Amino acid sequence: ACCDDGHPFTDIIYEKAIGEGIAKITINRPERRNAFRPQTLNEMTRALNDARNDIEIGVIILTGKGNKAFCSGGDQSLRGSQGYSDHDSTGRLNVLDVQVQIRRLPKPVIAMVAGYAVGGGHVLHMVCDLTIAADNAVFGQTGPKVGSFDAGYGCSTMSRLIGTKRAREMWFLCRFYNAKEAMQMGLINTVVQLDKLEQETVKWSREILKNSPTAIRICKSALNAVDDGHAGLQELSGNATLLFYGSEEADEGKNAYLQRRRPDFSKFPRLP
Ligand code: 1HA
Repeated sequence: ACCDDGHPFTDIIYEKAIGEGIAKITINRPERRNAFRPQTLNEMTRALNDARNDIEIGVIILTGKGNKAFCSGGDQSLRGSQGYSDHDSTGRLNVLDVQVQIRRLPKPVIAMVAGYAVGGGHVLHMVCDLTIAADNAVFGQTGPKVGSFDAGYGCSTMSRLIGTKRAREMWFLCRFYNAKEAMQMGLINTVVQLDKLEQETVKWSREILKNSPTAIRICKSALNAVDDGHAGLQELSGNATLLFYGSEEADEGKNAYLQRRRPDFSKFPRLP
């Protein structure tokens, strides 16, 4: 178990498997079916940042404590007219920031789902790169039933995943779907027995970790780029810059600047 260098975590458990390349973030509010409050999301942001910055980490697993729920969305008892509030009275919808953070994190994030992934918790699994579900998993949106909606990634990623007719069904009817149904719909990657969930998720993680980190990083940003518009292109292009910085051609420009001379790019080919 570990912490980043800030305050200790209360709403999540953050662990890193030393030498494995895997970080795990567990939402730790099982008495509320792992509903999140602003504090939970602030801690998730810190843990995700830590995992991003740790060059030993190549895969992040996101899960919920216990077998009853992955996450049941926003804590409805803390919902006010400006969003969700806990320590101060200012409401916020900071799950939206966490969704963006997961999308932009240049390492795969895997949702490991046992029990309910509903409401804002369902959107969280959808924005993860992969979802491994236990056979007791239940998926659904509840927003229109409880006076809410996620018209951002909650709608757009869903329609990409399962198609626009099915997405309308999930949002308009607010039905719950079991793991087998979710699998058939294309919402998730695989279903395993509950007692094999962690083992299977680690197996998938290890397979990813055998592959080229740069290739995975660029595939992730490319898979998101169209849907994320300019922000998606910016991220994808950042990878081009990152690779270019490793080249002799880019070095010539930097060195010429530092040596106060004209750069000489003549030896670099203008490839077809
Ligand atoms: O839509 C958004 C957003 C949109 C845009 C921007 C930001 C957003 C942020 C959040 C959200 C949302 O997440 S809206 C959707 C909120 N979530 C829900 O509507 C799900 C509510 N929970 C349930 O439907 C059920 O609890 C359950 C299907 C997940 C589990 O049912 P189960 O197993 O029968 O347990 P249950 O007895 O209902 O719950 C156990 C305890 O957990 C209860 O407390 P207790 O009576 O023991 O004191 C229950 O109240 C609590 N709990 C469960 N989910 C939540 C919750 N308390 C607060 N908030 C919850 N979400």
